[in-house]
Amino acid sequence: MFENLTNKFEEIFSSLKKAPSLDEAQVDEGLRGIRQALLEADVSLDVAKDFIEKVKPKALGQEIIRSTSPGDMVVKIVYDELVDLLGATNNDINLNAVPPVPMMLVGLQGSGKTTTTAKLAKFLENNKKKKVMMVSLDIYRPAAQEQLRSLGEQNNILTLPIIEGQQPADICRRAISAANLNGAEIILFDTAGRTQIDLQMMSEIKQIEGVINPTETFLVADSLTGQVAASVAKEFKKYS
Ligand SMILES: Nc1nc2c(ncn2[C@@H]2O[C@H](COP(=O)(O)OP(=O)(O)OP(=O)(O)O)[C@@H](O)[C@H]2O)c(=O)[nH]1
Ligand SMILES: [Mg+2]
Repeated sequence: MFENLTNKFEEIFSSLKKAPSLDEAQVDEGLRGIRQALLEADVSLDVAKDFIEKVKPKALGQEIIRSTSPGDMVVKIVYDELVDLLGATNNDINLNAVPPVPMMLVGLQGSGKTTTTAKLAKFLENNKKKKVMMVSLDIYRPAAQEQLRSLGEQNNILTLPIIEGQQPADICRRAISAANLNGAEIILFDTAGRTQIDLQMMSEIKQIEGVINPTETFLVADSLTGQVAASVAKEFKKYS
């Protein structure tokens, strides 16, 4: 998908750059191509439209069109806006809280939460030099807690011992005191998968948040999700 987008952009940019002078119609045509390429790359219609609306007045500015290298200037404007759209700053994981720093992973069923919990734990241990404890709050799917325990064992990451039948809010409280006792600096809470319309489970997220007050809540989404990820994120945000 990205390769396709890159190729399309390169095509548009090279024809803009080649032109010794540009008129409004040429810039317009270039922007239409960019909009089309964004849509084909599964960028949502609203985002693509907004993007073009931001770029257009800048690219059509008289000082651009009359300049000696108008194509290069248009390319720079598009580039700057793309950087802005994708997030100009890189936010690091927020570890800014009194340890044990609580973080939570949420997402739809089977999106990869449990696997990502272990990957994230490994990352935090290796790169941030923090002692991590992983905690499964998935009391619904059989063997879900065992799945996390086994990942912990394989990768040498601490997990909270499982107590059958304990409810998520109680597991959270037990996790915090266990982390205080065993010196874990970060607790990663792996939550149960949801189908999004399951109001009862969504309100459970709210309850868990109330108990642990996470510094970060990570939404885990399958890379094939596409633009639906945005509405999934909004849905989760609504309940947290
Ligand atoms: N190819 C691939 N498979 C993955 C990745 N992450 C997870 N999986 C697989 O996807 C399946 C679901 O992963 P889990 O981590 O159990 O997903 P989950 O969101 O915890 O699932 P539930 O708790 O049942 O909602 C498993 O078979 C994983 O091995 C990944 O990055 N790439
Ligand atoms: Mg899971």
